[in-house]
Amino acid sequence: MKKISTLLLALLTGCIATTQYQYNTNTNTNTNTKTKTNEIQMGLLTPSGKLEIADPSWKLVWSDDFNGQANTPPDPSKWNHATGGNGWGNNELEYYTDRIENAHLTGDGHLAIRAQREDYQGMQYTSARLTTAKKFEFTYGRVEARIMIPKTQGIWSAFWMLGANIQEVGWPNCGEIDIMENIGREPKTNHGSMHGPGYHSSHPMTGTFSLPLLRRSLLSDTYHIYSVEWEPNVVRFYVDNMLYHTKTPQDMPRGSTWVFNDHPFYILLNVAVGGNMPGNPDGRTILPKEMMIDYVRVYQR
Ligand SMILES: [Ca+2]
Repeated sequence: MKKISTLLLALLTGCIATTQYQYNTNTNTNTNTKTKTNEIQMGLLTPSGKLEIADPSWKLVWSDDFNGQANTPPDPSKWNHATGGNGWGNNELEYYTDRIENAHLTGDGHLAIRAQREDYQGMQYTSARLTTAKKFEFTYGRVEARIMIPKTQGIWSAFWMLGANIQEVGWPNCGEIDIMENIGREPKTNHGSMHGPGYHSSHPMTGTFSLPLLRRSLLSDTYHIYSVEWEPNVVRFYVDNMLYHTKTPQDMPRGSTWVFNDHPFYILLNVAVGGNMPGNPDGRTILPKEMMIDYVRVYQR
C-alpha cells in the first residue's frame, strides 16, 4: 500500500516519470513582464531579453521574428499558405485560408494563427496552415519556436517539419518531425514525434513532455520554447531547453528505415480543428482561439 501511495504521489507531482519535469515558474499570468522574469530565472533570457541558447556552437541561419504592421499577413518571402478543407488525411474539420482573419501579424512582434467557427467553402471552421516549402528548406539544425498554444476541446496546434521530397516519395517516406504537437484538451502536454515508414500515424516514435499534474500551470498559460536538434542519426527534443526525448535509428521498429538523413525538410505551423487526434469540438469548446508565435529560428553548426 505504501508503495502504491508513494508511486501515486510521485506520478502526481511529476517526480518519477522521466518525461515530467518540476517546473520552477509562476505561469498564472501571461503578462510580458512576468513571463520574461520567469525566463530569466530559467536561464533562457539575459536581463536585456536576448535569447541564450544552450550551446553557442549553433549559428542562426534563418528566422522570422514576425515584426510588421498589425493585421498584415506573414512575410510572403518566407511563408506559403497551404489552403483547403479536405480533412488533411486526419478527418480534420477546418478549411485553411490565406486570409488575415486566420493568420496575421499582431503589430507587437507576434504571428497569430486563429481557428474560428464560420461557414466557409462547405466547412464549419477556418484556420491557417503556413509552410516554408520551396522558400526555406534545410538539412540538419536546431529548429525552435517560442509559442503560446491555445487551449480548448477539439483544436490541434503544431510546429513541425516535413521532408521536402514529399511530392516524389510520398508520406511517410519523406519523414515528419513534430516539434510541438498539442491537443487542446491536454494543455499540460507536448508531443514530440517522428513519422516514417514503419512508424507513423498512431504509432510514431514519440515522447511526451508534461507539466506536473499538481501544478496549476499549463503550457497554454504563457510562451514556451519548443525545439529539436536534428543531426545525422539523432533527433533531440526540448521544451524550454530541457531535453525530454532523444531518438536514434536504434529506437525504430525492426526493419524500418531512418528517413531523416541527407535530405532537406521544411517547416510548418498550423492549428487544426477536430480530427483523429484531438476529437471534434463539443459543448465545452470555446472559439475563436489563437496560437501565438513570437519567433521561429533555425540554427546550424
Ligand atoms: Ca517576435
